Amino acid sequence: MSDIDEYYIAVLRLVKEAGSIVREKINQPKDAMTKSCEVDLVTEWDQKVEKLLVEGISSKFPDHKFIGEEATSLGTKVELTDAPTWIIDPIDGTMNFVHGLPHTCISIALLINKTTEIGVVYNPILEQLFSARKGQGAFLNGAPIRVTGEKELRKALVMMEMGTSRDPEKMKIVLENANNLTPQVHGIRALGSAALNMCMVALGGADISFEFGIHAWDIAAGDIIVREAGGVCIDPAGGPFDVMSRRVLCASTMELAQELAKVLVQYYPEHD
Ligand code: LIP
Repeated sequence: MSDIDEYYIAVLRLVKEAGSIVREKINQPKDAMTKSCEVDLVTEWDQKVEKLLVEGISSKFPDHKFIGEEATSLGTKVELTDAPTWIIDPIDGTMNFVHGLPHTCISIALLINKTTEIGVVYNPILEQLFSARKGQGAFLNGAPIRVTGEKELRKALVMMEMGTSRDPEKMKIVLENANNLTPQVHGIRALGSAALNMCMVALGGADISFEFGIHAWDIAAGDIIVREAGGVCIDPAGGPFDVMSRRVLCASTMELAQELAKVLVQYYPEHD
């Protein structure tokens, strides 16, 4: 068994365990605290799930590093080195989790030498386990998944988000993009989780997804899942994808990705 096999088996077990917490708590009353603004939420369960994942991985692989959403919001510095690093969003779609909307997931990726080796996105409410390993394809609950292959924006179903920032400049750009795109595409959808939006592209349920202002933990796992499903992941202005840039555009084909990149109004948040 290779090291990566071992990491993969360990993370799948932990993600399932974490998922049972999310499943048990989603319909129970919970206190939501705010982070960067009044719609950027966190619950004690986000923190507990992150702790479970970090402690579970550390106990088996003590030299591994972490970039976790909740540790970062408590002041831990984000640092991506060549060391094996797990990028973790314990609950992506916290707003949905708080409201009981069943589109919420655990998103976790392992990067070694800054290359993504493993990505897992698990929605325990709808029992959807998306997974990918470098060079080995992408899967939903163990069955292979594939992007649609759509090349034309006018025929595309687009995933995008309003986001959790109340910054007026950011909101203006989000609404401008929604406004400009609506008459040019088949439709626009938002699940409320960047990771699940990206998995919809990998699954072939949507053709393209983009967002500005998300963080590495929202997109690291989705990136490898989309690429292993035959899609592409780029910067929304058309250049190479940078997991720390807080910008993402993934699509079923490069033609489609570049067509959208040309028409998007761009937003450049501060890097992770
Ligand atoms: C959320 C994303 C969502 C995005 C928000 C936020 P959280 O993650 O997945 O798609 O629009 O800005 O980042 O905070 O629920 O982990």
